[in-house]
Amino acid sequence: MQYVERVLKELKEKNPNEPEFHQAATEILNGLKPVIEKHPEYEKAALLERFTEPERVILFRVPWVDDAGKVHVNKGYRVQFNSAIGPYKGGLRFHPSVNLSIIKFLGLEQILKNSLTGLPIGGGKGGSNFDPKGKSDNEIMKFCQSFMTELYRHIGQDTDVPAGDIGVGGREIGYMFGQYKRIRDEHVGVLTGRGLSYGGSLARTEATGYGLVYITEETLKCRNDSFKGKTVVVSGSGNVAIYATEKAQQLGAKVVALYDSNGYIYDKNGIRLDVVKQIKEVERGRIKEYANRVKGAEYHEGCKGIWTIPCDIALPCATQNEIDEESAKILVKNGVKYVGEGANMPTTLEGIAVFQKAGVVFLPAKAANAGGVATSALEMSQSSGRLFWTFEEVDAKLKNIMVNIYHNMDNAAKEYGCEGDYVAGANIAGFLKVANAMMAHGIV
Ligand code: NDP
Ligand code: 2IT
Repeated sequence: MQYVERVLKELKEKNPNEPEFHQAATEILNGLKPVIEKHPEYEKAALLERFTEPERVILFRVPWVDDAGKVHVNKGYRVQFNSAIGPYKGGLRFHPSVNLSIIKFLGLEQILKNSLTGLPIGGGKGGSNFDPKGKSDNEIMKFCQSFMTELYRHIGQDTDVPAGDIGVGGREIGYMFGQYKRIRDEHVGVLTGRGLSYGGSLARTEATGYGLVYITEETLKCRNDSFKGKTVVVSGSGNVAIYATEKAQQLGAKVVALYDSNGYIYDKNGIRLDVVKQIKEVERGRIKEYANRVKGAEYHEGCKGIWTIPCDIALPCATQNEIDEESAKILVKNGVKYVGEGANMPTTLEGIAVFQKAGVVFLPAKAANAGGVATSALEMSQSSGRLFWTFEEVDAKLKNIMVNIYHNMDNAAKEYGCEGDYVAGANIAGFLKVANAMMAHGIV
């Protein structure tokens, strides 16, 4: 049996009941086949077996007391996946669906994404099955403090630097940082996405969404095309979705739809982002409210229908597996030309196959949403150097990183005989640096 097939089979046997982890590993290892063929020394060093086994998995109890005095217990996770090229780096997700399979898929993806940024950051991910919806600020604070009371002993500015992800934004990072500082008595860059008054970086809030649009813009530019006049569907209405919408609109696109986990809005006149920001960032409300406030806008219950809206460019920015085979087929039938993944693994393996077969230009998550973590690494640089760069400086660096990622994955795909296949190209370009470092470190 070929090396890749054997490793995947063993991975599934050794890690049963982890479908998201299996899915991410399958996408990655299949994309790496051309590299593995060129490097027989990798098999001798069991490189793929080591690459797919986290260096460390931390599971912990997170007890907290709600406003009514009731005691709750959540699960806490931190997967320190790979530190070959730098300290573990990756977000924390607070969502009721969180389990080990989801954190491991995110951690595995993060290794290659972080490598693609060109910056010295390893891969990690963590979170909790805590549901922030409907909780008071006080309950969020109590939870974050309890979470950090265990996590602090495992992280550090040169060891592991968590950040935000679904359900974790500026408010949560603030509470966690406050608790870390109190326990450790160190004001250091141990978390990124911090507020601007305590060590955060300008443009980190915008970075993932902006970065997604920058890499898509470069993709369009290389095909003598642009965002101008394009119809765009963005899914989600959180951090990534909002700033992807903002930048796409700035570049002349018309974004016509967004959703949250209850349903989607369609505004044929183009989404009014000031209204969305007010509902989502200020009021922490539901997207349904948009249709009450903007004339001509429609609200539809359920998420899947969003992919039936005709568009030139689809930017899934909510969560994993939001575009399945059926939705991909509808998008293709309606003429989609470009898909850029703002969320992590938003397209199923079958969905990706539909896009690639139809000639849709498909930008995989680990390349397309790398702007967030890249800017986190810029925040780490500023923290270490006690510096504070302007918005323009950070934004220019971010744009440059996204343009480089596009060309690196494009070149890797060409060099390894799969031109235009950016799934393979991104996996290859990200993997080579990590593999090189792991080989240099010996069997560790
Ligand atoms: P937020 O929590 O800010 O927003 C998440 C959005 O997605 C919300 O609108 C939420 O709706 C929706 N959503 C979440 N889960 C589901 C679900 N199961 N079904 C339908 N909708 C859902 O998170 P982010 O914007 O930060 O993250 C979005 C995606 O981008 C994730 O995949 C994340 O891993 C990825 N990402 C984030 C980065 C960052 O810097 N923040 C960097 C790179 C990737 P609701 O409010 O109803 O739950
Ligand atoms: O998936 C991701 O890249 C993130 N959630 C951001 C991680 C980070 O460390 O900024």
